[in-house]
This record gives sequence, C-alpha cells and structure tokens, in this order.
Amino acid sequence: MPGEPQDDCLFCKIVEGHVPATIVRETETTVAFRDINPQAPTHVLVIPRAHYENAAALAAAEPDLAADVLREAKAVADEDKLDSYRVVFNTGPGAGQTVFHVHAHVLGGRGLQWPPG
Ligand code: DGP
Repeated sequence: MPGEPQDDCLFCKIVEGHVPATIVRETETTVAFRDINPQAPTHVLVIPRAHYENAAALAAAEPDLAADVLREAKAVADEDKLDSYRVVFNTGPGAGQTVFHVHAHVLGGRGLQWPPG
C-alpha cells in the first residue's frame, strides 16, 4: 500500500526508532535528523513518516504531506539561523538518490556553488 512502512527501508527504521539518528525536529507527520555524512555545517534530512519513494510520488499521493516536509525544511533552517540555504530532493540513482524514502536535504552554513555537481 502506498505510504505504508517498508521492511527493507532504512528511513522507515529511523521513523520507527529501530535505527538511531540525531533527530532535530519531529511532528505528527515528519521527522528531521542530521545526515550521517554531512556536506555542510547544517545538513539535515526531512522525511515524511509515511513511505514514498521520491518527491514526485509523495506530491502526487499526499500533497499536504509534501507541504509539511517543505514547512519543516524552513523550520530546520530557522532553528540553525540560516538566511540562505538549499533544499534538495535527489530523485533517481542518476541524480544521486541512494535511499528510496523521500527526503529533503537541507544544506546551509557555508557558501553553496551553482550548479551543483
Ligand atoms: P540521497 O543520496 O539523496 O539518497 O541521500 C541519502 C542520505 O542519507 C545521504 O546523504 C546519507 C544519508 N544517510 C544514509 N544512511 C544514513 C543513516 O543511517 N543515518 C543518517 N542519519 N543518514 C544516513
């Protein structure tokens, strides 16, 4: 079923508390935690508790939940007092997606180049 937890999903395990993570914010619908391999002073992943493979699948199935993720990305940036920051949804292996539970990378705290690699 769309949105249901997947046994083989690392981020579902973080949501369930079965894999430890440094959680910075939680809401009824989302969890935000520090990336294990940070690429910037702030590098937080915001995920919906529900399992969707990528941002497009989430937005199509539950647009309000997609908005929750974006709202939480801003809340993370506000908590770390970031004036400028980047929100990235890698989508598909060719774009660097390695975990197939949608996550917003919130990156900031240093100058960010454009275009990204
Ligand atoms: P992506 O490559 O866009 O699918 O991003 C996946 C991110 O997840 C990557 O930046 C590293 C992070 N990550 C992978 N495994 C773990 C983990 O066990 N804990 C945490 N906190 N982050 C993880």
